[in-house]
Amino acid sequence: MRSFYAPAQATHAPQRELHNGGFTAYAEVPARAAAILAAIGGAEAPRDHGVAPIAAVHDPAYLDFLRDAPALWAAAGRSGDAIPYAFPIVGRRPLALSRIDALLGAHAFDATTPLTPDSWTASYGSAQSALAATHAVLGGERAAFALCRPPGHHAGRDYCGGYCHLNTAAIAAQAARDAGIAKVAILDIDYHHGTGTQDIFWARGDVLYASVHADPATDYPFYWGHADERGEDEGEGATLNRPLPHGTRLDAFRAAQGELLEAIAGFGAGLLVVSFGADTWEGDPISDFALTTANYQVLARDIAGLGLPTVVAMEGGYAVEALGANVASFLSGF
Ligand code: SP5
Ligand code: ZN
Repeated sequence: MRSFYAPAQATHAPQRELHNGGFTAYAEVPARAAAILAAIGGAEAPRDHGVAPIAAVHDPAYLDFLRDAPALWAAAGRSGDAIPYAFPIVGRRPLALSRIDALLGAHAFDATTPLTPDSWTASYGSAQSALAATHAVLGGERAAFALCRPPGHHAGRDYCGGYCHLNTAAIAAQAARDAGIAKVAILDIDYHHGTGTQDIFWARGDVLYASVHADPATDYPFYWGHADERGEDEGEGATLNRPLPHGTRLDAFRAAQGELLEAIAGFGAGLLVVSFGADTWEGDPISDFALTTANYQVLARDIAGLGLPTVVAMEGGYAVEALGANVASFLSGF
């Protein structure tokens, strides 16, 4: 399978993240990409499709923020990575904010996504990998793999979170729409619900968002991904959520994914984007499902059974020692 990865994606390397009452080592490390590259035998550097297909999904002011925030942080006399601490829960509306802390909080939903001077370049490369895989599939490849790192599915139109800055799956789906594919489906099988992807397509009927994930009643991101979230307006019924309990193994995961595959088949999509996270693996350090390495091939075969041109975009997966084998197992199912 053709795979895409830009070397600049390795440069984003925050020191630490804030969650569960303290700072811990940042889980979304560059070594994740190295492990995947070693297991799949390398990847092609993506062609540069420019910023336009990114701006088709994200607010241009947010893209400026991603580029400029680290310099503003340094100019305010701060050291280390830029991290927010105050969030506009009362209502997000256009405000002329100048202090870096206000900008950070207005463009993030958590404190686990620090920005470094390299974050923009790395995430830009990640988005280009998603675009290259999409164009490979539009050009006739049965399936292609975008080694997206930083990952994407938590990033919304104008906010970051969950280690994500640019929503690579959404950028891929929108690029396919703009290339003339009338309906696109996104299947998200990362351990966490894809907050940003759901938000971006919430009121749209042309892109179906379907996700299997840990129940947000017990797991991050808490406020998104409950079973009663089904989209709005044109998008009503085009968001599907299947939360599952801790300890979930192949049978229950496969059954939930199977329901979503049936819905995708009925939707009439011309192209499928899979947000693939290997943080559903039994040994993942921040997650609580129990899939095995061999299980990923089974899940991928079921997905391939749809017969749709498929872009696989990498999301989470934090057990670096098993990540390469898990991704290789998944891709072998195609
Ligand atoms: C792309 C992606 O997978 N993002 C996930 C971001 C999760 N960040 C919050 C982590 C909270 C970890 N809780 C640890 C519980 C250990 N049992
Ligand atoms: Zn995840």
